[in-house]
Amino acid sequence: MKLAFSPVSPFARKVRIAAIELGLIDKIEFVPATAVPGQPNDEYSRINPVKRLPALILDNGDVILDSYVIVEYLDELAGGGKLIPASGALKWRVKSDHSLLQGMLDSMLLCRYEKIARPEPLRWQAWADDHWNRAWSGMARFEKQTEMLSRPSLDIAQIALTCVLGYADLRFADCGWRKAYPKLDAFHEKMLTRPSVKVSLPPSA
Ligand SMILES: N[C@@H](CCC(=O)N[C@@H](CS)C(=O)NCC(=O)O)C(=O)O
Repeated sequence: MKLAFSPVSPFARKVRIAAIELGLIDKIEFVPATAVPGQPNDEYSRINPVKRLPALILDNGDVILDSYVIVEYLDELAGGGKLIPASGALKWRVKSDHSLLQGMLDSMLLCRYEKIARPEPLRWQAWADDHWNRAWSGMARFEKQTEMLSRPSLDIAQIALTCVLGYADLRFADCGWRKAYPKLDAFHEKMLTRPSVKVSLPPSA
């Protein structure tokens, strides 16, 4: 199978970490692709009409879309219930945490696009500030929610939080999240001891 990805995409990083943790990394060929708002990409549109990365292309040509669904697919290939608990209260906690983190990443991406893709006279600062505040408030939520930070077995929400913090370092290097959120800093340091997390650090901006 092939993963259409960008090396700086936090969503693609989530899939890469999951694939390593699930022992499936050697089964995936990583194919670089680009998706930038405002720029057409007819070739990639044929794979994903909404032009979002990553996409997993199976050997039979089927396309699995959205980083969460890709991780869910890989998790099932690896036997199921590994990074996404199969049932019970923990399943819903992990999925819900992941949804929040996904929203935070979406907001961070929108802030980034506002800066790099929208022509300067059309920029809307209050809108960008609102999106940044959503991501920042999400971090505050996880700083308080220590149960999530110390769950004993690795899950998709912990991987997604690692990708949020890595993306903050990459694109919002001066935001000061380590100082504001010391528990997240400790969590991130602990995650960095995993080879999957270290090897997938984004190339610097
Ligand atoms: N919900 C999607 C979000 C993916 C996403 O937004 N990816 C970004 C790259 S990091 C993208 O493709 N952006 C291009 C665009 O929005 O035009 C997922 O989890 O895979």
